[in-house]
Amino acid sequence: MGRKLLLEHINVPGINTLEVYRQKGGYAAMEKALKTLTPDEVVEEVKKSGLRGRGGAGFPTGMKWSFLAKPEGVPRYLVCNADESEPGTFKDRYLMTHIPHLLIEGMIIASFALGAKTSYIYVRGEMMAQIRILERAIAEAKNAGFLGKNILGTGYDLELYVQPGGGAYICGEETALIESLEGKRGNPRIKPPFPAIAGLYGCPTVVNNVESIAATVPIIRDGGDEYAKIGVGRSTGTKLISAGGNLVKPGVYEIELGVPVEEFIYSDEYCGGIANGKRLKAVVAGGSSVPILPANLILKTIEGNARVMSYEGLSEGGFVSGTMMGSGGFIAFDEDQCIVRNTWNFTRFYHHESCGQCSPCREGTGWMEKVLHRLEMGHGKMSDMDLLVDVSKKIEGNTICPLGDAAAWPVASAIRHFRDEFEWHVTNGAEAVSRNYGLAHY
Ligand code: L3W
Ligand code: SF4
Repeated sequence: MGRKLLLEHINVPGINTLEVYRQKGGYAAMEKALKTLTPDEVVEEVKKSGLRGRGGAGFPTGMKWSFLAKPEGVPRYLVCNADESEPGTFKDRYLMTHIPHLLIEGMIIASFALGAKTSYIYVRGEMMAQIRILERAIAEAKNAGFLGKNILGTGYDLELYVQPGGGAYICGEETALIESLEGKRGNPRIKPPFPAIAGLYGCPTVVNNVESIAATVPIIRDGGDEYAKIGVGRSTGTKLISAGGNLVKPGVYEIELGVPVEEFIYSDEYCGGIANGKRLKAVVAGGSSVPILPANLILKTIEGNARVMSYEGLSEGGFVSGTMMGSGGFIAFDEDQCIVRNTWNFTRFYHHESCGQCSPCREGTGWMEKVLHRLEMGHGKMSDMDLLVDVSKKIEGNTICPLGDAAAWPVASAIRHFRDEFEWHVTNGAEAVSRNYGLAHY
């Protein structure tokens, strides 16, 4: 049974309340940080833990914190990115719903470490229930003296606000989020400067994912070295995985990084295998923004070692590099799923969500969607696959923010691994439409 650092008490009745959260040891890590450590010592513990950003990029959290500029007399901000919108990703919503004080405790620890006196939790606008839950929990924490002026008599002041998001996927990109928080349209900014230098209102700002901030609680409680003992290689600690698609037991799981992918999919501790006795066809292991991998590749062993759930292990080559675990949105496709249809569906999403600032993304996602749609509807041409790869290459690496890459990778990888299925759609157009739209027996 893997260790649980974030979800250990998730099933305790009333854990969403301050009273029960405290009975289970809640706010002890915050007290330890504020009363016994300096801000720099908190940053040092997070660095030692090896924690990497849980929102998708896997950037080392302690390093990001240490990049924060500290000009005299200029405010610094911590912003929690709770704009969870990545297809297949629902772990932050789960955490905020069931154990909101874990996030608030983490916000206090991280704000203290960064010297922020005003911090924000930017929550996806559609998540009205979670916004209310967080506001209630913040009021409880404030009543207990954990927020506001002179917290626990330490002289540290912090105000924490919840900001409903602007209602677009792109508002989850950190600079678009900052624009939106400033009251503007959520358009990504060109980086550099990174937010650590010029972020909210032009001031030094750290933007961290919900899970990254929550993870600072066990890190401070147990120490960074203890946290770093869990995991594999540079992927330390535990990770929340949103498991969806054709699984027997979809849901949110906390895994120790390094669990074999096969164990995660098939063991009863986690997903319990593929639903309805079907075979696994493919997996998208990090939300929709990463390549789609066929079952034989995701379950493959390399030199006798199983592929594992980690930042490195889920890259296409496996064991090499890349952060293809993304936000931990693990979508399993069974043998009946149509890759062409799913690729079109993903692309339709990116086209709709493109903010339109860069031509390759704005136009390219639209072209890819049109070509995929005609393939899906049985009107494709044999040259369409090369056309799609060509357009995806024109987008990749040529845009302001990662949405362009995120749109390009699923298309290029689907054609790389499932070209025969695309070709089948060209040669069997009418049957492809029948299969996908239930007009005949599949
Ligand atoms: C200071 C430097 N700071 C980098 C900071 C930077 C940011 C972090 C990572 O994209 C990914 C994307 C999606 N000085 C710095 C520096 N930083 N160099 O480090 O930066 P970066 O550019 O590698 O990534 P990003 O722009 O944060 C995020 C992928 O996540 N994704 C999306 C998930 C969406 C959700 C959601 O809806 N909640 O999780 C999934 O795979 O494609 O690659 O903070 O400032 N020199
Ligand atoms: Fe907007 Fe797309 Fe450019 Fe990102 S890549 S800034 S979403 S047009």
